[in-house]
Amino acid sequence: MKIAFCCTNTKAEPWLEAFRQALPGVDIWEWQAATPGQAPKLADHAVVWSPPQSFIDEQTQLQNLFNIGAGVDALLKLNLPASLNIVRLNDAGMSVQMAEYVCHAVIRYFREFNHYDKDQIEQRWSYRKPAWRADFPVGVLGAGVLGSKVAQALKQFEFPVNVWSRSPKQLPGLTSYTGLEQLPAFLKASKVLVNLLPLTPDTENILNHAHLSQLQAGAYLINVARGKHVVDQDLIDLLDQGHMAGATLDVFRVEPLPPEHAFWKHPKIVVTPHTSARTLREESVAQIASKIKAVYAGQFIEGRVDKVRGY
Ligand code: NDP
Ligand code: OXD
Repeated sequence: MKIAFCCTNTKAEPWLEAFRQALPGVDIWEWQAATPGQAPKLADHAVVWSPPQSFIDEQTQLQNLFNIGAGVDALLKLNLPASLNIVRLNDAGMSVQMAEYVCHAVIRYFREFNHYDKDQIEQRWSYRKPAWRADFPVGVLGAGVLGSKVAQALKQFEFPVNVWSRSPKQLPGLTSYTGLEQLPAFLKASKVLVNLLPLTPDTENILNHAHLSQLQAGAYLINVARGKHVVDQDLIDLLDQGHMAGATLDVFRVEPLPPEHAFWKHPKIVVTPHTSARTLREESVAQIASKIKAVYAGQFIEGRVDKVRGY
Protein backbone atom coordinates (compact mmCIF):
# COMPACT_ATOMS: atom_id res chain seq x y z
CA MET A 1 0.00 0.00 0.00
CA LYS A 2 1.45 3.36 -1.04
CA ILE A 3 0.41 6.66 0.53
CA ALA A 4 1.49 10.17 -0.42
CA PHE A 5 1.35 12.85 2.28
CA CYS A 6 0.63 16.33 0.95
CA CYS A 7 -0.47 18.72 3.69
CA THR A 8 0.18 22.44 3.36
CA ASN A 9 1.59 24.12 6.50
CA THR A 10 2.06 20.79 8.29
CA LYS A 11 5.38 19.33 9.42
CA ALA A 12 5.34 15.93 7.72
CA GLU A 13 7.81 13.81 9.70
CA PRO A 14 5.75 13.22 12.89
CA TRP A 15 2.72 12.30 10.75
CA LEU A 16 4.73 9.89 8.59
CA GLU A 17 6.15 8.24 11.70
CA ALA A 18 2.67 7.90 13.25
CA PHE A 19 1.27 6.34 10.05
CA ARG A 20 4.19 3.89 9.87
CA GLN A 21 3.35 2.74 13.39
CA ALA A 22 -0.38 2.53 12.73
CA LEU A 23 -0.01 0.75 9.38
CA PRO A 24 3.10 -1.46 9.60
CA GLY A 25 4.68 -2.07 6.20
CA VAL A 26 3.03 0.96 4.60
CA ASP A 27 5.11 2.94 2.09
CA ILE A 28 4.32 6.57 3.00
CA TRP A 29 6.27 9.63 1.92
CA GLU A 30 5.98 13.40 1.80
CA TRP A 31 5.04 14.46 -1.71
CA GLN A 32 7.39 16.75 -3.64
CA ALA A 33 6.74 17.79 -7.24
CA ALA A 34 8.70 15.42 -9.55
CA THR A 35 11.59 17.00 -11.40
CA PRO A 36 10.93 17.39 -15.15
CA GLY A 37 11.71 14.22 -17.10
CA GLN A 38 11.51 12.03 -13.96
CA ALA A 39 8.62 9.56 -13.58
CA PRO A 40 6.64 10.41 -10.41
CA LYS A 41 6.16 7.82 -7.69
CA LEU A 42 2.46 7.03 -7.71
CA ALA A 43 0.43 6.42 -4.54
CA ASP A 44 -2.81 4.46 -3.99
CA HIS A 45 -4.12 6.91 -1.38
CA ALA A 46 -3.20 10.34 -0.13
CA VAL A 47 -3.38 12.16 3.18
CA VAL A 48 -3.98 15.80 2.36
CA TRP A 49 -4.71 19.32 3.51
CA SER A 50 -5.12 21.95 0.79
CA PRO A 51 -2.98 20.14 -1.82
CA PRO A 52 -2.08 21.95 -5.06
CA GLN A 53 -3.77 21.02 -8.34
CA SER A 54 -0.35 19.78 -9.59
CA PHE A 55 -0.48 17.04 -6.93
CA ILE A 56 -3.85 15.77 -8.16
CA ASP A 57 -2.76 16.00 -11.81
CA GLU A 58 0.40 14.03 -11.13
CA GLN A 59 -1.07 11.35 -8.86
CA THR A 60 -3.16 9.52 -11.44
CA GLN A 61 -3.64 6.29 -9.46
CA LEU A 62 -5.21 7.68 -6.30
CA GLN A 63 -8.33 5.97 -4.97
CA ASN A 64 -8.94 8.01 -1.81
CA LEU A 65 -7.98 11.45 -0.55
CA PHE A 66 -8.03 11.45 3.26
CA ASN A 67 -8.45 15.05 4.39
CA ILE A 68 -6.89 15.90 7.77
CA GLY A 69 -9.76 18.23 8.54
CA ALA A 70 -13.55 18.23 8.58
CA GLY A 71 -14.08 20.95 5.96
CA VAL A 72 -13.43 19.92 2.36
CA ASP A 73 -14.07 23.27 0.64
CA ALA A 74 -10.39 23.65 -0.36
CA LEU A 75 -10.43 20.18 -1.97
CA LEU A 76 -13.64 20.73 -3.89
CA LYS A 77 -12.17 23.81 -5.56
CA LEU A 78 -9.72 21.50 -7.36
CA ASN A 79 -10.34 19.71 -10.61
CA LEU A 80 -10.73 16.14 -9.32
CA PRO A 81 -11.27 12.90 -11.27
CA ALA A 82 -14.83 11.61 -10.81
CA SER A 83 -13.53 8.27 -9.51
CA LEU A 84 -11.52 9.83 -6.66
CA ASN A 85 -13.16 9.57 -3.23
CA ILE A 86 -12.79 12.29 -0.63
CA VAL A 87 -12.91 11.20 2.98
CA ARG A 88 -13.17 13.82 5.72
CA LEU A 89 -12.26 13.53 9.41
CA ASN A 90 -15.25 12.64 11.55
CA ASP A 91 -14.72 14.41 14.82
CA ALA A 92 -11.31 12.88 15.71
CA GLY A 93 -11.21 14.94 18.89
CA MET A 94 -12.52 18.15 17.29
CA SER A 95 -16.09 18.20 18.56
CA VAL A 96 -15.17 18.51 22.25
CA GLN A 97 -12.77 21.35 21.43
CA MET A 98 -15.50 23.08 19.42
CA ALA A 99 -17.95 22.66 22.28
CA GLU A 100 -15.43 24.21 24.71
CA TYR A 101 -14.78 27.16 22.42
CA VAL A 102 -18.42 27.91 21.67
CA CYS A 103 -19.68 27.44 25.24
CA HIS A 104 -16.90 29.73 26.44
CA ALA A 105 -17.89 32.43 23.94
CA VAL A 106 -21.62 32.15 24.70
CA ILE A 107 -21.08 32.21 28.46
CA ARG A 108 -18.63 35.10 28.18
CA TYR A 109 -21.38 37.13 26.51
CA PHE A 110 -24.22 35.87 28.73
CA ARG A 111 -22.31 36.51 31.98
CA GLU A 112 -20.72 39.77 30.72
CA PHE A 113 -17.19 38.65 31.56
CA ASN A 114 -15.79 41.32 29.21
CA HIS A 115 -17.11 43.94 31.68
CA TYR A 116 -15.45 42.22 34.64
CA ASP A 117 -12.16 42.22 32.68
CA LYS A 118 -12.44 46.00 32.36
CA ASP A 119 -13.55 46.39 35.99
CA GLN A 120 -10.46 44.56 37.21
CA ILE A 121 -8.18 46.88 35.27
CA GLU A 122 -9.90 49.80 37.03
CA GLN A 123 -10.07 47.94 40.40
CA ARG A 124 -13.84 48.32 40.44
CA TRP A 125 -15.97 45.88 42.51
CA SER A 126 -19.24 46.00 40.62
CA TYR A 127 -21.95 43.39 40.04
CA ARG A 128 -23.90 42.89 36.84
CA LYS A 129 -27.57 42.00 37.01
CA PRO A 130 -28.09 38.30 36.24
CA ALA A 131 -29.59 37.76 32.78
CA TRP A 132 -32.32 35.23 32.02
CA ARG A 133 -31.34 32.16 30.05
CA ALA A 134 -34.77 32.28 28.43
CA ASP A 135 -33.67 35.60 26.88
CA PHE A 136 -30.59 33.92 25.39
CA PRO A 137 -31.79 31.43 22.80
CA VAL A 138 -28.82 30.08 20.84
CA GLY A 139 -29.17 29.03 17.21
CA VAL A 140 -26.65 26.62 15.74
CA LEU A 141 -26.35 26.64 11.95
CA GLY A 142 -25.41 23.06 10.99
CA ALA A 143 -26.32 20.04 13.07
CA GLY A 144 -23.68 17.63 11.83
CA VAL A 145 -20.77 16.07 13.69
CA LEU A 146 -19.67 19.37 15.27
CA GLY A 147 -22.93 21.33 15.36
CA SER A 148 -24.86 18.62 17.17
CA LYS A 149 -22.14 18.22 19.83
CA VAL A 150 -22.01 21.99 20.35
CA ALA A 151 -25.81 22.25 20.55
CA GLN A 152 -25.96 19.46 23.13
CA ALA A 153 -23.17 21.05 25.18
CA LEU A 154 -25.04 24.39 25.21
CA LYS A 155 -28.18 22.59 26.31
CA GLN A 156 -26.28 21.34 29.38
CA PHE A 157 -26.11 25.00 30.45
CA GLU A 158 -29.91 25.20 30.02
CA PHE A 159 -29.95 27.71 27.19
CA PRO A 160 -32.84 27.31 24.75
CA VAL A 161 -31.12 25.81 21.68
CA ASN A 162 -32.27 25.79 18.04
CA VAL A 163 -30.51 23.97 15.22
CA TRP A 164 -30.77 24.51 11.47
CA SER A 165 -29.82 21.88 8.91
CA ARG A 166 -30.82 20.55 5.50
CA SER A 167 -32.57 17.49 6.84
CA PRO A 168 -34.78 17.46 9.97
CA LYS A 169 -33.16 16.37 13.23
CA GLN A 170 -34.55 14.80 16.35
CA LEU A 171 -32.16 15.90 19.06
CA PRO A 172 -33.55 15.69 22.59
CA GLY A 173 -34.41 19.11 24.02
CA LEU A 174 -33.41 21.02 20.88
CA THR A 175 -35.69 22.70 18.36
CA SER A 176 -34.91 21.70 14.78
CA TYR A 177 -35.47 23.94 11.76
CA THR A 178 -34.93 22.70 8.24
CA GLY A 179 -34.03 24.24 4.90
CA LEU A 180 -34.27 27.78 3.55
CA GLU A 181 -38.01 27.91 4.17
CA GLN A 182 -37.51 27.66 7.92
CA LEU A 183 -34.40 29.86 8.10
CA PRO A 184 -36.32 33.08 8.93
CA ALA A 185 -38.17 31.37 11.80
CA PHE A 186 -34.89 29.92 13.10
CA LEU A 187 -33.19 33.35 13.00
CA LYS A 188 -36.10 35.09 14.71
CA ALA A 189 -36.01 32.49 17.45
CA SER A 190 -32.27 33.03 18.12
CA LYS A 191 -30.21 35.73 19.82
CA VAL A 192 -26.79 34.08 19.71
CA LEU A 193 -25.88 32.53 16.36
CA VAL A 194 -23.21 29.84 16.06
CA ASN A 195 -22.07 28.93 12.56
CA LEU A 196 -21.03 25.33 11.94
CA LEU A 197 -22.05 24.94 8.32
CA PRO A 198 -19.72 23.58 5.64
CA LEU A 199 -18.70 26.14 3.00
CA THR A 200 -20.64 25.26 -0.16
CA PRO A 201 -22.20 27.31 -2.98
CA ASP A 202 -25.46 27.23 -0.96
CA THR A 203 -23.91 28.55 2.26
CA GLU A 204 -21.31 31.07 1.03
CA ASN A 205 -22.20 34.61 2.25
CA ILE A 206 -25.11 33.24 4.30
CA LEU A 207 -24.16 35.50 7.23
CA ASN A 208 -25.23 38.66 5.44
CA HIS A 209 -27.26 41.73 6.42
CA ALA A 210 -30.59 40.19 5.38
CA HIS A 211 -30.08 37.15 7.59
CA LEU A 212 -28.18 38.65 10.55
CA SER A 213 -30.72 41.46 10.90
CA GLN A 214 -33.44 38.86 11.57
CA LEU A 215 -31.75 37.76 14.80
CA GLN A 216 -33.16 39.06 18.07
CA ALA A 217 -31.93 42.47 19.27
CA GLY A 218 -28.58 42.25 21.06
CA ALA A 219 -27.55 39.48 18.69
CA TYR A 220 -24.14 37.86 18.97
CA LEU A 221 -22.34 35.88 16.25
CA ILE A 222 -19.85 33.07 16.80
CA ASN A 223 -18.31 31.99 13.50
CA VAL A 224 -16.22 28.84 13.74
CA ALA A 225 -16.85 27.42 10.27
CA ARG A 226 -15.39 29.42 7.38
CA GLY A 227 -14.72 33.12 6.77
CA LYS A 228 -16.53 33.09 3.44
CA HIS A 229 -19.82 32.48 5.23
CA VAL A 230 -19.69 36.08 6.48
CA VAL A 231 -20.16 39.29 4.51
CA ASP A 232 -17.63 41.24 6.56
CA GLN A 233 -18.98 44.74 5.94
CA ASP A 234 -22.56 43.66 6.74
CA LEU A 235 -21.41 42.34 10.11
CA ILE A 236 -19.51 45.54 10.87
CA ASP A 237 -22.53 47.66 9.89
CA LEU A 238 -24.88 45.70 12.17
CA LEU A 239 -22.42 45.95 15.06
CA ASP A 240 -21.97 49.69 14.53
CA GLN A 241 -25.72 50.26 14.21
CA GLY A 242 -26.24 48.41 17.49
CA HIS A 243 -28.51 45.59 16.29
CA MET A 244 -25.68 43.20 17.02
CA ALA A 245 -23.88 43.30 20.35
CA GLY A 246 -20.72 41.46 19.35
CA ALA A 247 -19.00 38.64 17.55
CA THR A 248 -16.38 36.01 18.22
CA LEU A 249 -14.66 35.07 14.98
CA ASP A 250 -12.22 32.19 14.53
CA VAL A 251 -12.19 32.00 10.73
CA PHE A 252 -11.72 34.61 8.02
CA ARG A 253 -11.93 35.14 4.27
CA VAL A 254 -8.15 35.56 4.20
CA GLU A 255 -6.03 33.73 6.79
CA PRO A 256 -3.96 34.90 8.55
CA LEU A 257 -6.31 37.86 8.99
CA PRO A 258 -4.49 40.77 7.29
CA PRO A 259 -3.12 43.39 9.73
CA GLU A 260 -5.21 46.17 8.16
CA HIS A 261 -8.52 44.28 8.51
CA ALA A 262 -11.15 46.15 10.56
CA PHE A 263 -11.99 43.05 12.63
CA TRP A 264 -8.67 43.25 14.52
CA LYS A 265 -9.47 46.50 16.29
CA HIS A 266 -13.26 46.48 16.38
CA PRO A 267 -14.32 46.94 20.03
CA LYS A 268 -17.17 44.42 19.71
CA ILE A 269 -15.18 41.67 17.98
CA VAL A 270 -13.04 38.93 19.50
CA VAL A 271 -10.58 37.38 17.01
CA THR A 272 -8.86 34.01 17.38
CA PRO A 273 -6.51 32.43 14.80
CA HIS A 274 -8.53 29.46 13.37
CA THR A 275 -7.95 27.48 16.51
CA SER A 276 -11.42 26.57 17.79
CA ALA A 277 -10.94 22.87 16.96
CA ARG A 278 -7.44 21.78 16.03
CA THR A 279 -6.62 18.64 14.11
CA LEU A 280 -5.12 16.24 16.65
CA ARG A 281 -2.43 14.05 15.10
CA GLU A 282 -2.88 10.92 17.20
CA GLU A 283 -6.67 10.78 16.81
CA SER A 284 -6.53 11.67 13.12
CA VAL A 285 -3.91 9.05 12.24
CA ALA A 286 -5.85 6.39 14.19
CA GLN A 287 -9.06 7.28 12.35
CA ILE A 288 -7.50 7.40 8.87
CA ALA A 289 -5.53 4.18 9.45
CA SER A 290 -8.67 2.36 10.52
CA LYS A 291 -10.53 3.69 7.46
CA ILE A 292 -7.73 2.50 5.17
CA LYS A 293 -7.91 -0.97 6.74
CA ALA A 294 -11.69 -0.92 6.26
CA VAL A 295 -11.26 0.01 2.58
CA TYR A 296 -9.04 -3.07 2.07
CA ALA A 297 -11.54 -5.23 3.95
CA GLY A 298 -14.30 -3.97 1.64
CA GLN A 299 -16.16 -2.35 4.54
CA PHE A 300 -18.21 0.85 4.68
CA ILE A 301 -16.33 3.93 5.90
CA GLU A 302 -17.79 7.02 7.57
CA GLY A 303 -17.05 10.44 6.18
CA ARG A 304 -17.19 9.89 2.40
CA VAL A 305 -17.92 13.32 0.95
CA ASP A 306 -20.78 13.84 -1.46
CA LYS A 307 -19.04 15.98 -4.09
CA VAL A 308 -22.30 17.28 -5.57
CA ARG A 309 -23.75 18.32 -2.20
CA GLY A 310 -20.36 19.84 -1.31
CA TYR A 311 -19.80 18.30 2.13
P1 NDP B 1 -20.96 17.98 8.91
O1 NDP B 1 -20.87 17.72 7.45
O2 NDP B 1 -20.97 16.84 9.83
O3 NDP B 1 -22.25 18.88 9.22
C1 NDP B 1 -22.69 19.87 8.38
C2 NDP B 1 -24.08 20.32 8.81
O4 NDP B 1 -24.47 21.43 8.01
C3 NDP B 1 -25.15 19.25 8.60
O5 NDP B 1 -26.07 19.26 9.67
C4 NDP B 1 -25.83 19.70 7.31
O6 NDP B 1 -27.21 19.32 7.20
C5 NDP B 1 -25.75 21.20 7.45
N1 NDP B 1 -25.86 21.86 6.14
C6 NDP B 1 -25.03 21.75 5.08
N2 NDP B 1 -25.48 22.49 4.04
C7 NDP B 1 -26.62 23.07 4.46
C8 NDP B 1 -27.56 23.94 3.85
N3 NDP B 1 -27.41 24.37 2.59
N4 NDP B 1 -28.63 24.33 4.57
C9 NDP B 1 -28.81 23.89 5.85
N5 NDP B 1 -27.94 23.06 6.48
C10 NDP B 1 -26.87 22.66 5.80
O7 NDP B 1 -19.73 18.96 9.23
P2 NDP B 1 -18.97 19.15 10.62
O8 NDP B 1 -19.97 19.39 11.67
O9 NDP B 1 -17.98 18.07 10.86
O10 NDP B 1 -18.12 20.48 10.31
C11 NDP B 1 -18.76 21.68 9.95
C12 NDP B 1 -17.74 22.69 9.45
O11 NDP B 1 -16.95 23.19 10.53
C13 NDP B 1 -16.68 22.16 8.49
O12 NDP B 1 -17.19 22.06 7.16
C14 NDP B 1 -15.57 23.19 8.60
O13 NDP B 1 -15.75 24.20 7.65
C15 NDP B 1 -15.76 23.76 10.00
N6 NDP B 1 -14.63 23.43 10.89
C16 NDP B 1 -13.93 24.46 11.47
C17 NDP B 1 -12.90 24.19 12.33
C18 NDP B 1 -12.16 25.29 13.01
O14 NDP B 1 -11.14 25.04 13.65
N7 NDP B 1 -12.63 26.51 12.97
C19 NDP B 1 -12.50 22.81 12.64
C20 NDP B 1 -13.32 21.81 12.01
C21 NDP B 1 -14.34 22.13 11.16
P3 NDP B 1 -27.64 17.76 7.15
O15 NDP B 1 -27.36 17.22 8.54
O16 NDP B 1 -29.09 17.80 6.86
O17 NDP B 1 -26.78 17.12 6.10
C1 OXD C 1 -11.28 21.74 9.51
C2 OXD C 1 -10.60 22.94 9.99
O1 OXD C 1 -12.05 21.84 8.57
O2 OXD C 1 -9.59 22.81 10.72
O3 OXD C 1 -11.05 20.66 10.08
O4 OXD C 1 -11.02 24.05 9.71
